[in-house]
Amino acid sequence: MEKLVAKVSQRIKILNNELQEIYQEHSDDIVGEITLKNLLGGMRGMTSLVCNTSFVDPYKGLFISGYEIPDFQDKTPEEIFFLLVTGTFPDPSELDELNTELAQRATIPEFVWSMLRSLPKNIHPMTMFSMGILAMEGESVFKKKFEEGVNKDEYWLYTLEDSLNLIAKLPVLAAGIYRLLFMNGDIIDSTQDLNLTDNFTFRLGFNRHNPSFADLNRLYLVLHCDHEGGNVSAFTSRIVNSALSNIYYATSAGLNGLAGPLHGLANQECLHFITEIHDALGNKPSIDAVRNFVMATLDAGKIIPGYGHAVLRVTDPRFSAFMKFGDQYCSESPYLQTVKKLYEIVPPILKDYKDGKISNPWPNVDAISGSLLYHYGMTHYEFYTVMFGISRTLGFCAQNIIARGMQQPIIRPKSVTNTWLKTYFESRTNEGNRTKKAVP
Ligand code: AMX
Repeated sequence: MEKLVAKVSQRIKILNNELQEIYQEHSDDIVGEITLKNLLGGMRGMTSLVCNTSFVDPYKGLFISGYEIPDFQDKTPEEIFFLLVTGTFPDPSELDELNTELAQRATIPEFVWSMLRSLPKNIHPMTMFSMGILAMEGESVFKKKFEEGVNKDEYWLYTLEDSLNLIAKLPVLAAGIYRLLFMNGDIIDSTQDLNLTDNFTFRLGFNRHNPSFADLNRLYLVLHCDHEGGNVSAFTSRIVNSALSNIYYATSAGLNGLAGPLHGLANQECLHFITEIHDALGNKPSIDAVRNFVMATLDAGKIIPGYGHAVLRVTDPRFSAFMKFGDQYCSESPYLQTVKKLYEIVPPILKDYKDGKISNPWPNVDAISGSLLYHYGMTHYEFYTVMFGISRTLGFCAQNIIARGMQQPIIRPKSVTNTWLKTYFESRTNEGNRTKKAVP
């Protein structure tokens, strides 16, 4: 993997030099302020992390090294990983090298399958996915090299080594979990050197010969790859990695965050929501009936899955990319039709709901992704977050390789108590009063 190592090494040097220059001039300058609202509001809007793999503009969505979704939605997950970690798309020889490396690393140790087979069948596939990754932690090259006392300048190199192993294995692990839970339990093997998407599609074992299903899987693995460093899953993986835990620990931890319904599990929740609509109203519900259903859901104190976002303030461009795919390949799907009806109905309702308190009434990626998979026969919607997770791991790995290269310190923000806050604000008020009195 000479070419990849050279490119990543160069990127780390450039990023390090840039940051050192900025630091020399501005080490004590203020980059933001923290209000009590930020503190109590899930640190929303607080600038607290540097992440060079991707950037989310509230009005334009995801950027990777300056590229917007239309620039990269036709690429493969391998190309996207290369872009995330090096900042450039691979040339043909670099891509060839990466594909060969990944194909050689795609085997899951037998003990992982035995462990997964021993689990109860009502377990969630995300739990199996996270456990499967954690179970392979003993294979970490970084861990071994750290124990041997390797120089910390080389930490990133072994994090890259671990990342390639992990990225290669995840489609195999995920497809195996699908077979164990939802098919007859036989895991499909392959001796062919397949790319990540084809390996995944082949091992799922259904709809294999449908090129648009393979293309949907590719798109799925591309669009979910990264969304800055502060989202629940990426931030968790960054924190865990910052303790010099290896990438298996960091990824498993990040995926446990992705498994929450306010984050990656929202795609499963969306399909569940549409299924509920179809069960109650038939699979061609009228606009008015769907509107009433949405209102009743909100009145029952529930959220509308797939709508809203902590950063975005427009329709998620990833939603639009999936919609384009749906219009091209499965426009008649009743699930996609209901997604469209919801897109018409939900934003105006959410805009006015709770006196306009909802920051973003527009759909995010999860409002549509599952409905397309459902159309192609992946009806076990508990699995959708696992696919999100394969893709998001590309971002975890890229972020953590770079963080190691930049020798990011252990992440440890300060927490305070209610008493601390009371005392702090009281002393500020007293200071203010003293200052006022002092002024003639
Ligand atoms: N339905 C109902 N209420 C919603 C809502 C929705 N889709 N989105 C936001 N709200 C509510 C919040 O619950 C909050 O209510 P509260 O003050 O009573 O607690 C209020 O509106 C203000 O929240 P916000 O500032 O608009 O959003 P946030 O940044 O706190 O949260 C998110 C963002 C995504 C968690 C939220 O919009 C949500 O719960 N959406 C539905 C779940 C979902 O689709 N998650 C996936 C997000 C993308 C991803 O990570 N994969």
